[in-house]
Parts: sequence; C-alpha cells; structure tokens
Amino acid sequence: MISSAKASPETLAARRRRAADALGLQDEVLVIAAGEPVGIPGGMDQTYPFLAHSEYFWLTDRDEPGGVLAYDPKDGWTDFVPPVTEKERIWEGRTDTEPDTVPVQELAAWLAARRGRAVVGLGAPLPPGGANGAAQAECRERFTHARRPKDETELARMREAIKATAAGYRQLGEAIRPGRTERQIQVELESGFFRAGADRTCYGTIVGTGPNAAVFHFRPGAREAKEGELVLVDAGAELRRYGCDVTRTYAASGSFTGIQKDLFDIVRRAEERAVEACAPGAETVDIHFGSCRDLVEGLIELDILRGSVDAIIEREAHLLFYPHGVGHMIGLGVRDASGAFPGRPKRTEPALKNQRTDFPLEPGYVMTIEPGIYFVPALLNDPGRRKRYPDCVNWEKATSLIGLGGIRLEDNVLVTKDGRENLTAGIPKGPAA
Ligand SMILES: [Mn+2]
Repeated sequence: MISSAKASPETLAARRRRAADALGLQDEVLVIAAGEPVGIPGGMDQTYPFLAHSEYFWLTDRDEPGGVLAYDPKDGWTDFVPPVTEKERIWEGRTDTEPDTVPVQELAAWLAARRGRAVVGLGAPLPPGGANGAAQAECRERFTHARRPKDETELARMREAIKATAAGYRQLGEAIRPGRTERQIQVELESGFFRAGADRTCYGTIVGTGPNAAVFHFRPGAREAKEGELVLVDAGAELRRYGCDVTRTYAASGSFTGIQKDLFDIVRRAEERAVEACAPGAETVDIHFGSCRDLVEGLIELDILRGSVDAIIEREAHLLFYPHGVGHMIGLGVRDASGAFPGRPKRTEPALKNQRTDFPLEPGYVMTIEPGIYFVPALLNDPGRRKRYPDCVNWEKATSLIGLGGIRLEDNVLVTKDGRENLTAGIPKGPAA
C-alpha cells in the first residue's frame, strides 16, 4: 500500500545521482540539514509537528529531526542521523536507527577531515560554523531545478493525495447550504480527506463565505453562508509529505445568480485555457499572461474594465481584480520547487510579483493552475489606485460588487511528453447541488 511504502533504495539512489549531476561539485562539499523541531512558546516540551526541510526529505524520504546528509564528490553520500535515545523509545515509540546511517556526532570529524574545502549548505540552516552561504544560492537553484520533474514514487503519492482530496470534496454537495458555517464545511471536507487516508492537510484549509471569498489566505470561522452567496473552498490532502492544492467556488444556494454566473464562466474558461496551455516547453510566465488576457477580456465584456486588453495589462490595472499568479509547482509541499530556471535573472515587473515561477515546463512537472477574479475592498477602495486608473475601471460597478467576494478555480496539471494530464479533473466544478 502506497500510504506506508517508503521510497525504494533505487529511487533514493536515482534522486541522489540526479542531484549530484545537477550540482556538478568539484572540490566543494555539500551538507543538507533536516532542521530541528521548533518549541511552542510556553509549551514546555511541546513542539510544532516536525517536517524535515523538503530538500533533505527528497533525498532521504524521512522526517528526521537533526539529520544531516553530506556529500563529497570524491567519496559520495554520508547519512548522519541522531541515534535513537532511550527517551524517544519510551515516549515516541521509536525503534532502531535507520540502516546505513552514521551517528550525527561524527559530522564534525567528517567536516574536519575536509578542512580548507568550501562547504555548501542546503536544507535547513546548520548549527553555527557549519557552512557558508556564498555558493548556496546557485547550488539551491540547480538542485531545485533537478528535482522539478516528479518520479514515479512522487506521482503515486500525489495521486493518492488527490483521491483523498476528491473524497473530501464529494462531501461538499451536502455540506454547502445556506446556514452552514465555514467551520462546518471545513470539518466535512477534512473528515473526507482523513477517512480516505490523508496524513494531514497540505496547508491550512480555506473556506470563505460571501465577502470572505475575496481573502486569499482566509481561515474558516463561525460565519454562516447566506442565501445567494458564494463559497470558496481551497484545500488539499497530504500523504507522506506529498499533496495537492485544489480550489472550487460554489453557490451557497445551489445555483449562481446574475453576475456570479458570468464571472464564474469567465474564470472557468480562463482556467481551462491555462490548463490546455501546459505542455513541454511552455513558459510559465506566458501561461500567466495568457490567463490575465482571458480574465481582462471577460471583465471588459461585463463593463467592469474599459479599454483594450493590451493597454489594461500594460498599465497593470488587471491587478485590481487578479492580483496573484496563475500557479506554482505542487507536490512535496504546497510550494514545491518554484523559482526561476537556473541562471535566469529575477523578473521585477509588478505584474509578476506574485507569479513565483519562471521556467519552461518539462514532462513530469506538476503545476497548479488557478486564475480568479476578486472584489477586494483594500484594492478597490484605495484612493491611490482610484487616482491611478480614473478611466479604465468602471468604478461604480466595481465598487457595487465589493461584498460578492471572489471566484477561483484551481487544478493540478501534470506535464506529459505530449501535453498534459489534469490530475484533479475528477473533482467537479459545477455549483454544489
Ligand atoms: Mn495554489
């Protein structure tokens, strides 16, 4: 069964080879730390749940607090772990230390034997004196790039996580009704995830009713969905550190009314087109701007934006209604291996500030695609922005829509040799019935 299966030794060896090839170290040595548990302030011996740094996890497939993986191009990989203590055997039920590992106490001697050679540190910060930061950025860029394509073990876990996520979303048809609170909806959704095998949620579940649907990182509370309101749900299950990230927007009463339907259709069309644009060689930045164009076109048709699509995007007026990027990498955590292609300078345009990827897609990459349209009071009521765009926004109409919230649709798309597979297509997009 996948949920308990560890990555095979062959899979881990292949990942380590891929990393070593990508880094191309000559004389430098590499150390990748898992990190240490973080204590809860005032919590005595309580710590936050420990998750190893994703760079360490990818190469070891374990959440080992205090673990350090070291690499010397002259003699390969050494896997340092803290030996299991008696206290851990009693309180945590831990058993033997992993095979083929070395007590972490020996790391100092390993480093001392290589004194004078540059040390590159990846993963979590090392204890003082561990590594320098000079070559780190470049190595991290190359390492991140090397682990972008998902291997079979990773994809199997993601598909399981998506199955669990779909089970949770299936509960929403019953759960979303006028009078239900955001918390009630969250509980139904997450219970579906956990019943279907999730270890945890991939990130804090978002359930926003009415105006809360326009708050990107909203945390569900006691507010009840009202007749005629939108309900935005953004959530994903996680399994053995691999997750997904899915958004659907529903009508509390079962069907969209008035402009809600028009806005939903615009977002849906933009989302479908962005999914279709995912293919080997496609630039993530181009997919982002394609989604901007589709959304702006729709907003012009609704007489919310005015003027030409090009002029509006050039002036960045689309950021008033679509202030985030089209998507990010997903897999080992919710912001997996994003960033730029190695060596590419960082794009500085405001319109790309929240598009955190800049590379051509390759087979094995999994991207979220998640365009949306929102009516955010902090953007639409801002005097500076109103002054900057006196003519290309129908301010009266835009202002009247504050309170409607927002609409977003999000799928997770695997790039294949000939195109793409929408991994989350099985989670329906229609309004909850
Ligand atoms: Mn997302």
